[in-house]
Amino acid sequence: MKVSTIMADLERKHPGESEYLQAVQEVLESIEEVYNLHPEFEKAKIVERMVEPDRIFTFRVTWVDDNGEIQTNLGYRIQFNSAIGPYKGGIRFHKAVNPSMLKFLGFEQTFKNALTTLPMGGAKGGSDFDPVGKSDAEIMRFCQAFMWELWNNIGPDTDVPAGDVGVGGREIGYMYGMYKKLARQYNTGVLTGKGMTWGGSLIRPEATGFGALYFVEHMLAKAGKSIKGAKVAISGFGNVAWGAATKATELGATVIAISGPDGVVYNPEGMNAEKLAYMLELRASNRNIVAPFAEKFPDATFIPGKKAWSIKCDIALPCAFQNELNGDDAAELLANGTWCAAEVSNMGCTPEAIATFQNAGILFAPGKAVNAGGVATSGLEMTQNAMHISWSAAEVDSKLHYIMESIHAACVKYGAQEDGYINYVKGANIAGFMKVAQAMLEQGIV
Ligand code: 2IT
Repeated sequence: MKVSTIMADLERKHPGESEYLQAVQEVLESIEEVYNLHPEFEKAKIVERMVEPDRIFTFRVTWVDDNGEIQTNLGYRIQFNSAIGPYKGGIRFHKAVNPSMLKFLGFEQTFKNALTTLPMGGAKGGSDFDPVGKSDAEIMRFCQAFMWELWNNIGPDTDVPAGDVGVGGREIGYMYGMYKKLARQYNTGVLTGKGMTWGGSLIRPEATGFGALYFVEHMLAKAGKSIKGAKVAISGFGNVAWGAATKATELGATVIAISGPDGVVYNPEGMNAEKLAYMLELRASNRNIVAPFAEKFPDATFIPGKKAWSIKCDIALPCAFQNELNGDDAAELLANGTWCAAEVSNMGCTPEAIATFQNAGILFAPGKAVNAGGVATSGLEMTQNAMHISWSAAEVDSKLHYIMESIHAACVKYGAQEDGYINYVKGANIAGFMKVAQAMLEQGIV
């Protein structure tokens, strides 16, 4: 396998799909060496098959807004890879959603899910519907219209969607309500991230952020460092940022920044229970701005138009969107003394940013390892649904701990270099790839 040949072919077939091509390139570069040691992979054309989704559903979603106007959006579900289990992955509602974005996410999801230790294939879905400023009734009508098209292609043992950017517990509730009406199926395992009264798992709302911090703890311990007393900059203020801020604070770090599309909140005194609770309120307001945080808490300052990476910190945690931390941001962080960066968002760093961190020799770990606790806990939700029981928060949290420890160990196994530096990008990509490739090989040419 030659990365340049495969990439040239993909660029020809999928021109302009920049996020998708970026995600594939990163994985192929990581695995090239190992892959070429396995002629059986080459013979079975594993890479050529793995980089294309199994299938893509594209559909029109028409709904009526509060003014009685008819609106039309595009909806998608990308079933990427089913080698190790039923399709699994979130649904993203964001105005910039397009096939490239969802293909990159579905591709990443395949390897991430393989890392979780649980039997889940990879998928992603979503719509270019923009939730910002929409009323609750509009959100409900959109979710219902979206499910009207999707219901026949998902199921507890075929494809299990969940939340992502713009889709949280409320949206999952509205989608499930419509699903059961259309499908006449009452198995709540068809979606994860559900409410606690109808099959949701304790700790699922916290899991992405908590899992990320468990991973960071292992990474730091391995490097002889501790998070206690560290200054942590977080981008975003949604569910993932909230979970990360909560756990970082609990572990003794000071969360000195959160941010939004409008700018960054400098928060030198860190978080407390009231501030963390307010993050949830901010998100629920659907306005997509972070500035009100600084109006409510006078010890914090809002700096318009700036990113979280402009604040001096020890640890940088992108928790918002892909490519939100670029090469210039990475250079600014390094100049300010940052010694650890971990992607909590999917592909939060550009390739230039990753190279900058790695060349400087600081700790860096990729999203598909760091944020895998979210989908892992979705897997645990599926297990509870299938067993018709629910576990205590402590039980789920201890399983999440174990999973994040396993993911960290897998990254070290495949990513440790001779000079002692651990290339977590390479480690995560190879570990995920080997599992999916082996499964594909054993299942023949399909
Ligand atoms: O990117 C992700 O891993 C998610 N949005 C969570 C997916 C899931 O199925 O819980």
